[in-house]
Amino acid sequence: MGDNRTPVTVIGLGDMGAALAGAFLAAGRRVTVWNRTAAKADGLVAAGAVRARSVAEAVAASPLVVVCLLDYGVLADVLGPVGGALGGRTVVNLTNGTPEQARKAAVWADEHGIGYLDGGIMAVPPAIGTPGAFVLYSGPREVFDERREELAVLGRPEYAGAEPGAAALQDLALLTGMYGMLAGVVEALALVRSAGFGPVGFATEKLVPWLGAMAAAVPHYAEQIESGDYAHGVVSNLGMQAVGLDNIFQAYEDQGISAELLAPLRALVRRRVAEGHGAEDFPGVTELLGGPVPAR
Ligand code: FVH
Repeated sequence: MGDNRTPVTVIGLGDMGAALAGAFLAAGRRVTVWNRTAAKADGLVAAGAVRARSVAEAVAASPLVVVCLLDYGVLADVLGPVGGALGGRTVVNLTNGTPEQARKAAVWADEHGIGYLDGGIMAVPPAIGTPGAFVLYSGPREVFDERREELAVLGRPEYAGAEPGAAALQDLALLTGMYGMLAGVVEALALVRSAGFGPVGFATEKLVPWLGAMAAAVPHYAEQIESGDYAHGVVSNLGMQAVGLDNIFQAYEDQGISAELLAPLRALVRRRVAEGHGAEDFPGVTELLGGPVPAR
């Protein structure tokens, strides 16, 4: 179990890295920070953090090194030269990237004797350390268990698995859900705005409750995707939804708005219906997306 007073180093003080360092400081940790643009450390130093003059100095200061940079290219540039000095320490990399990038980083860490966790932060910077925040981690279970308590100050730690790319994959899947929702949100608000309804009132009073209600159907959809059976418990058949989507596109055209964010979805729905699945449920479109499917 990690001692919650052990020092921690945070490398990368963008919006997110600064929030992470702030959460460790608020938890009473000795925090050493480094950022390419040194001025971004000023507020944290004023709050009690120690400014490292180099990455090597930052790494040497703590057994736990948390890294949050723009991407894995920057990560390699920053940590590459100090691989040797990181041996025997734990690196928790919270930089967003792909599962393959995470796997390559884990191999590099292994070659240098570094305890490595790859993470995905499921929160925006102001939410770090609040009850709604959670962070996905993948890598050796014993490294996660050792650091779990220390990392909990950032947000609820969720272990995604030993496979190094697991957290990145789940992170990107969650972001995909978010971007799908945001695509619908901006299309919907463009439509109501075009008709003179205030987007703010519409969003608060109608769109947010509606999306919440629809989110309740997601577990049922997930069961259908897991089983491959899209014909049971259907309350909104795909043929009907294809017609509804056509109505949506016509209304957007009438208002002079592009519905382009929804166009790929309508194309998939139409294809699925044309292939004879009109009486089934919406998640059947998953079968058109390809990719490996585990034995059912
Ligand atoms: N902010 C968010 O909402 C999301 C929430 C989920 C997780 N993401 C990921 O976190 C990583 C960092 O995101 P960020 O919000 O902190 O991003 P920025 O504020 O743009 O900070 C970028 C940091 O990377 C440093 N950096 C960029 N290029 C270089 C370089 N060539 N050499 C060294 N450091 C570099 C940058 O330094 P500086 O520009 O201040 O000198 C910042 O420290 C990211 O993976 C998100 O996807 C955030």
